[in-house]
Amino acid sequence: MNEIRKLSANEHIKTNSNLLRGTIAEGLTIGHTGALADDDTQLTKFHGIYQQDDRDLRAERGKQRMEKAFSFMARMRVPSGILTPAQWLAAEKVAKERANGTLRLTTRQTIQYHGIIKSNLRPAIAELSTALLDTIAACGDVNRNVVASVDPWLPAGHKAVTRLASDIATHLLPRSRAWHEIWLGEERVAGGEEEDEPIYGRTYLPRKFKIAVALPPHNDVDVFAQDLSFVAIEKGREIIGYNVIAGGGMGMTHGEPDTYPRSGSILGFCPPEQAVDVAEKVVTTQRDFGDRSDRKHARLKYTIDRMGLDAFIAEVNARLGTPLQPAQEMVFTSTGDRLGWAKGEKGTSHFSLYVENGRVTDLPGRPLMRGLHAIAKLDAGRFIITANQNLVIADIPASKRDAVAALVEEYKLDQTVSGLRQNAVACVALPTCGLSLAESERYLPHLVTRLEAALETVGLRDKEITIRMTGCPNGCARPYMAEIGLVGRTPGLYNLYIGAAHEGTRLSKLYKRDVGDDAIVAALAPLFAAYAAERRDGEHFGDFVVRTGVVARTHEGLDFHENLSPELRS
Ligand code: SRM
Ligand code: SF4
Repeated sequence: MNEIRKLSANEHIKTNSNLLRGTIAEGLTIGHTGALADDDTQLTKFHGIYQQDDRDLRAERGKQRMEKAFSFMARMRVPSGILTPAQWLAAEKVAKERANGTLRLTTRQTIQYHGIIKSNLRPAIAELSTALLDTIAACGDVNRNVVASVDPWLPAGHKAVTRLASDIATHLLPRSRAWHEIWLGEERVAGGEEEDEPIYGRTYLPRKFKIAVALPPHNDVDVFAQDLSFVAIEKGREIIGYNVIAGGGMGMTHGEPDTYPRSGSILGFCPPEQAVDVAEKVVTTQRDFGDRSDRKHARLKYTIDRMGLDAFIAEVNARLGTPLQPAQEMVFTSTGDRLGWAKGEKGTSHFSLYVENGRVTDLPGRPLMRGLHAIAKLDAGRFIITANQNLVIADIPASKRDAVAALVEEYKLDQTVSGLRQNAVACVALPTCGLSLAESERYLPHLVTRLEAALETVGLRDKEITIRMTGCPNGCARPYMAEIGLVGRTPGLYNLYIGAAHEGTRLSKLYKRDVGDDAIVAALAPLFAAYAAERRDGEHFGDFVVRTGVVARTHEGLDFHENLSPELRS
């Protein structure tokens, strides 16, 4: 088990928290500050809530010796990203009445609110709860929102993967009633049964934990970027089991080479009925072997590299009644969403719409929020958030298709975008994210416009190329899994990564360091031209830059070996 080293501060906070209660409830009643006690701000994460401050206002408020403009981000837990229209309406109401008026669809198929002031937190959560929505374990050192491929046009497969995602999510929920007590005022039963966390234990996991379930050939949930993934293996039209992948993760720290993005390793295969148990055993292995001293090395990817993959698999197998079987062949073709209308079963239809960086708001010329409100009011189908921050209105019955189509047209929801923009994802970054070093959500659309011009010149406007940007190296938009990745270094400057596989099976490599707007365009435009002229049939941009040696040459020449996982160092 863990060697004896000094535990990280968060371990003490968890230990002393009385199963995630701390003094949050008391802090919520204190009116003279918009903030909570420091330790409590670590515990609220387990309840899906982050204390933040508006970074656009920080300097000015500092000059005026005012408290920072504190507010809270709240993240829902939405397994597989599926909401009913009534839940969508409830979520939207909370955004308008309790937060900054927008909904932010995330890269883990859920919704974030920004700008909730302290006094609005409890009402916001209570209102979500009446719509059977919650924020439990959306953040913190526990299993986070479980994501699943969004393929409603393949109903049997989609049903199976979302059921597994939901079963895993339920099985790995913390058992503590702290969330219900703090946010909904649930009374504690005096002398009642003593609370326990049978899977996590009283100190939960060493770090966050993320699980995905995928339906090949669609890798929209980026299985190689997750702590643990289940990949459905079909024979005929039946799912006979799941390949199990573990140890993916994106986060790293600039200048600290022993932190790195890592692509998941294949552990084996399990039948459907074993999958929830496999999830539990991988989680408990990480619980017992993960690093509780240094949070920068606490994710499962480092545990696996430290133990060695074979030893890790042996440990998981020892905990399972029946060991994992050899993995089966799996093929992925894309990570992106297929936009527009698609036919479903029994006369139903699906409509997938592009949501720029997941921000649902009324834009000039595209009143997205009002349009979605009108569709939800029709009570047609289900709203499914994708891991690319888009939205699918799924299972629209034939009787309501024309009405939905009319609203899609009226509110201009069927936006045609270039292949690059369709595959663009940006993390939130400024002004709310306390860790961002550079812009992301507010900047990527402008950069894409410039890159579209370069692509158009060489006839590649519709070519699907994945591009992802983050305001810091934590990797919330999974940039190291994109054919073009941009990672913030400092305001206006990014590290440019290229060469990941279009279908999300290979990490990218660092191509240029510290490039700004003009330099990014100058670096990519000639590559687009070469790609247009020299690509092979069906070859993706990421594969092209690797085959033609663009990445490898630069790599050797400039010795960019920092932040490389051991597999890429060799
Ligand atoms: Fe993330 C921290 C936003 C998906 C890796 N992430 C944060 C915080 C909470 C900042 C903080 O700790 O103070 C960001 C809040 C910003 C804001 O103002 O809203 C934040 N992460 C997001 C979201 C909203 C990005 C988005 O634009 O969609 C995504 C919410 C997902 C969800 O609904 O649960 C989001 N974050 C991810 C992903 C992608 C994924 O999970 O598929 C990753 C990379 C995968 C991974 O975990 O390795 C990711 N976020 C991180 C990390 C780095 C973790 C690490 O191992 O080093 C941090 C920082 C940390 O944990 O210390 C972080
Ligand atoms: Fe914030 Fe960095 Fe995540 Fe972007 S990648 S949301 S800047 S933590």
